[in-house]
Amino acid sequence: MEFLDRITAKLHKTRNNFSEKIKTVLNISSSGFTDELRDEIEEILLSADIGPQLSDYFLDIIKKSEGEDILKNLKDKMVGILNIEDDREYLKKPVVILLVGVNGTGKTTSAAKIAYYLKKKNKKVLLSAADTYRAAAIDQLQIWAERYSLDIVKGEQGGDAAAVIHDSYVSALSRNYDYLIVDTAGRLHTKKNLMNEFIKIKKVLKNVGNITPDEVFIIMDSTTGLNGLVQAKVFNDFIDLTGIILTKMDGSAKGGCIFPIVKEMNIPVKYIGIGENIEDFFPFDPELFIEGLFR
Ligand SMILES: Nc1nc2c(ncn2[C@@H]2O[C@H](COP(=O)(O)OP(=O)(O)OP(=O)(O)O)[C@@H](O)[C@H]2O)c(=O)[nH]1
Ligand SMILES: [Mg+2]
Repeated sequence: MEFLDRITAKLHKTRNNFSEKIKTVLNISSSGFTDELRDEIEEILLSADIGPQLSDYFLDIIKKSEGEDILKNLKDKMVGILNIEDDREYLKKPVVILLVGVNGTGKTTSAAKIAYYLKKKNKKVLLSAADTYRAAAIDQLQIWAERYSLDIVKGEQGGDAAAVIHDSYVSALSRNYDYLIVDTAGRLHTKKNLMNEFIKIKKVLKNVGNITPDEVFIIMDSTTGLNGLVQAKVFNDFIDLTGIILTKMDGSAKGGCIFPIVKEMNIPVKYIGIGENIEDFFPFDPELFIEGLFR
């Protein structure tokens, strides 16, 4: 139950701002689903960045649950939204996982965290430091790699990211790695020239091994709230996203943004980051997540 305990401890901001408040208003409401109660709950939902559509949906659930276990119904529906079927199979090695996202969302940290997580599962993991834009980006991943004895292929700052990915793929293939985890540069979704780099990366992977990335995870900073949805949509236009890594849930009061993002994008949350340390990272489990949130 490590995940549940840790998530319970770390989700306090979203819990204080959201689930605790909902529980409180539902508990003290003895006069049924009044307009006043509706407004109160709506405000809580919106302030946690659940978005207008899903707020209406959840309000409807609460309204229709009168006499039943309201909280249980609500939690079940929340789990239902987050439970995206994920039957992806990895057909060949190395499994290529690309980490993408806007600046500062936690890509590099998450690259190290995933590599460490998989390594602990006895997988052979290679990191690809393909953020050639930002000064010190390569060093940043290198430091993680040294600290936790993770293997890494590095490029040169100012060099071609696609070339680094090419070299690291060749290296991973020839040395029989199970996973290749690629850290990419942060980029604003509005900067077209940077977004176009993904097209080159796809081309390189196609040429070198006739492959498409097995996974493309968008790293979303949960403190960003609903703006994350806008980012995800644009990224998805340039490179097909297969999953979400939700970071900084420990510092976010807007964790509700997870619901509209998953619903709209129809891709699962694969991992969740709840701190700056390498072990503050878990595969995402919708049921346990909701249980932890409402504990
Ligand atoms: N509290 C908390 N901090 C995190 C989490 N994940 C990453 N961070 C912090 O967020 C900051 C940015 O993390 P990076 O991994 O450098 O983010 P990035 O997306 O690689 O940034 P760029 O490469 O500049 O785009 C660092 O200070 C991390 O320690 C998390 O889950 N919780
Ligand atoms: Mg980075």
